[in-house]
Amino acid sequence: MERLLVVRGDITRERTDAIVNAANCSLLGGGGVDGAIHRAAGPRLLDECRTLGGCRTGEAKITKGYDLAAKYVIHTPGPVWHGGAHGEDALLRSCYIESLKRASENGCATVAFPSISTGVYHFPLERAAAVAITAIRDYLAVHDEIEQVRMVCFDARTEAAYQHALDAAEGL
Ligand code: AR6
Repeated sequence: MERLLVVRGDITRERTDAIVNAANCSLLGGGGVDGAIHRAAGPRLLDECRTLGGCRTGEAKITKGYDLAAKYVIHTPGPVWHGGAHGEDALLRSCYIESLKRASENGCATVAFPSISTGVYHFPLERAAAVAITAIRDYLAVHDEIEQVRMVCFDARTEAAYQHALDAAEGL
């Protein structure tokens, strides 16, 4: 089984043990993939999120998945793009690493990620894809307990960027 895959789809339909939410620091929902996950999980997800006290950018907190097929949702606020000189790359890498740590701690063998920060937060897509793929590969190299990570891309342009980053990393 490939341990890191790029696929096209709707992350709310994923049957992985955990799906990751590109959240904001309030953890109280929003638009984009965050809104879609809250709609699909049902109102109990927001009830649990209200107990968490928010989350800092680059960190990650886990909840149950409620009406989703996934057992857990891992919520991580990505960085807002401010030109690239404000720690955006390190914060984005931290989102992937911290989310995978929550997955490992909670016995998740399979995890699905959306393209964190490349929507409303305007992180440049190709740069985000390189950061994401590198972070996930680095984590998988030292964490056997994670069997598969799926990068779930909502549109063709996003899928192409992540597939290109994955191909480039495999060529190393
Ligand atoms: N499945 C997979 N990917 C999706 C889905 C879906 N169902 N829906 C959208 N995407 P964004 P951000 C893609 O804006 O940039 C929210 O309001 C989308 O096409 O959702 O991290 C939060 O509350 C894009 O490629 O997240 C925050 O306030 C990617 O998900 C803010 O947006 C990320 O786009 C976070 O902004």
